Amino acid sequence: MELIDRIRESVMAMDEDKSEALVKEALDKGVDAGDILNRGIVAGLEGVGEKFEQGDYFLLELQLAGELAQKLISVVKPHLTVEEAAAKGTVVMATVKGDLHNIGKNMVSLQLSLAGYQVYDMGIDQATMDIIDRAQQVNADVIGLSALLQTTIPNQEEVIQYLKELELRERFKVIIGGGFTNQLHADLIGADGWAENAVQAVQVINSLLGKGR
Ligand code: B12
Repeated sequence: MELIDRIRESVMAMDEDKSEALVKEALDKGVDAGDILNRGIVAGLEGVGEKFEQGDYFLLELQLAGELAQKLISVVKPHLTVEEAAAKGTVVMATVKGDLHNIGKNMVSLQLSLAGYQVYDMGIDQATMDIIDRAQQVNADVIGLSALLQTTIPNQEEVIQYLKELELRERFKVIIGGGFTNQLHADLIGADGWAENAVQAVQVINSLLGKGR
């Protein structure tokens, strides 16, 4: 079995020692760090999500897999390529109110930093007005909103609604993402962009800000 598939399986099995050893082996062998991240670690997490859905795994497993993934991401992080560039723009990232999922958001923040953006990552469970306040304080170009739950996705729209009410909508580009979101939904709620993953998030923000690449 390919090394990356073994990483994915060891994450699904939540085997901390094995997955860490495999990630290090892959890095030593020159396997692309982005591939290890997306096709190994993240794919493993998705597998855990599927098992949860099927009733084979429970909340404890979600928690353990989440912690393991974050540990593995920190091992891969120094190997990701950094783009040498003057700050391309400022992005405030947050997981919306009521939502505690941060792995995907962290990946987007990381990828944006690597691409030369100044990123203010507010963390999880962020109230709408706190996000807007922070964006104003740091003079952000873009607000990035992550939501993973059907119940919290409406809070992405809430940020857009509040921006409109405060007559700030034109001031910021708003980009959304997270598991069950999609381009159609982004269009419906009036977001400026949506991305399926962290790499695409950089591309979408580049094009929203006219930064090319
Ligand atoms: C790990 C995990 C947890 C961990 C989170 C730990 C952490 N530190 O984040 C914990 C244990 C806390 C957790 C809790 C819960 N979870 Co949970 N969790 C997951 C799991 C397995 C993985 C999530 C993840 O990290 N995925 C990997 C990342 C990389 O993917 P991602 O977040 O989608 O991000 C990528 C893109 O979406 C995009 N992106 C993400 N954010 C953004 C933002 C922007 C601006 C852009 C452009 C792009 C972007 O880029 C990212 C990188 O590629 C998923 C299963 C799944 N398939 O996702 C369930 C899942 C999301 N959880 C689920 C549920 C139900 C829950 C709970 C309600 C369970 C419970 N009964 O309590 C609670 C809710 C807690 C809360 N209030 O938030 C469901 C949601 C179902 C639904 N329809 O709403 C899922 C889908 C599992 C399932 N299949 O049923 N969970």
